[in-house]
Amino acid sequence: MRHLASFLSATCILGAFQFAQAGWSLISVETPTAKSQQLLMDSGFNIASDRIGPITDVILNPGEEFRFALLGLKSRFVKEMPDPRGWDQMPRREDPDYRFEYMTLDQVIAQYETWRLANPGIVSRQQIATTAGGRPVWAYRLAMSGRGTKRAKKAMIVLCGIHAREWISPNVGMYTFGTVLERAKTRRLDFMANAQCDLYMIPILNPDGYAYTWSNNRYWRKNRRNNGNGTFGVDLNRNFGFQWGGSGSSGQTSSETYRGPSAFSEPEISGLRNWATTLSATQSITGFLDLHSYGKYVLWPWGYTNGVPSNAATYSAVGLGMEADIEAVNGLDFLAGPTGSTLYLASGVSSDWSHSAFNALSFTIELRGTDFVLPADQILPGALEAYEGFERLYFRAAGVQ
Ligand code: 0X9
Ligand code: ZN
Repeated sequence: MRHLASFLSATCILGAFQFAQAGWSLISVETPTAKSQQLLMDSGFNIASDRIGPITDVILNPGEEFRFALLGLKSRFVKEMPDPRGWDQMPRREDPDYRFEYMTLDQVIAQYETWRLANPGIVSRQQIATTAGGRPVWAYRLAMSGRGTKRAKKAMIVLCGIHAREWISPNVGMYTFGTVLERAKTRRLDFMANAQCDLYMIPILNPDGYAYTWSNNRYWRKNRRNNGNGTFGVDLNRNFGFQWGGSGSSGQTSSETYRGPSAFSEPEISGLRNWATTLSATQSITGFLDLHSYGKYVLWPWGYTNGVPSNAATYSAVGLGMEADIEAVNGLDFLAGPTGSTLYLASGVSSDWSHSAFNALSFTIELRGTDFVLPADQILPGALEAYEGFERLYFRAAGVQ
């Protein structure tokens, strides 16, 4: 009976649907209440908005209208979306430039390998995890103490590509790595070269998800864990073991913010933890930056609550400095503040963990953009902006500023 009722109401809703689409479409959904927002989050549809609000944009795959209608949420059709499959089939240049083009997983790693092979002793790498799909996750070290094995006292970690579809993040990571490498080598910035703070770059933390966005679904966010019930993926930025399972994460496997079956359940995240913990025995991890898109935010802990850590004044000073430096590049307006009260509550996130585990000054930047699919001509201006935010944090982490 219940099934029949929901079928009938779904049919009515379907009848009221403004569109009969064959392809992929963007729809605007009315989600005025916390309950409707949770329902949408847990439904597993691709959420296109940078945050869930009274109106939330969703991308429907072909044939998903009926399943969407069953949710009983009011919606309106906005526009047709390009087919999100087969990006890896499109013709690409042999020798891509990360300032102007998005790059496949192999191309990203090839870029770092070029740097490593050309700069022995300065650039080195370690494998920090193997994914469920069998792919390696790498961390590239840029040694600030020059050639040789001597380690700087301090370390800063930059994390890219934790969310698969946020393609600008790995490109900004490459721009950052390339710029610091150049400056360190030429000693154009003496205090950077002498800063005694090594840079550890994770080019793509979620290679399974990233590869999937190129081949199968441009809008995929999570990793590709087989949840065993027909759903796939854990939101890696809800899987960290600090305040795991709290507000702003979901226990529903279909959810875009599914936190996984347990804290650190995912090889990408436990690998990162193990590697960083070992690192912290020899170098003090003083800075941490997680690069996401999109929304133009500079965020600091906490994510799991509206509260702030005890060194909130330092966070404000550094965060507002980062915001100002970023805004000075192109005049875009960024918003800086603690994650929970500025963006939304999110538990089990990277920067809450790195703050609590290492006492590192831990930030998340939500890069420029109005969609996860951002034209490639936005890469360079976005990278120039983000670099200034990175540099402010780096100098602070290095103790030079
Ligand atoms: O929800 C997230 O994970 C991030 N936003 S996104 O649209 N890129 O998915 C924001 C999380 C804030 N992150 C931390 N405080 N670490
Ligand atoms: Zn993200």
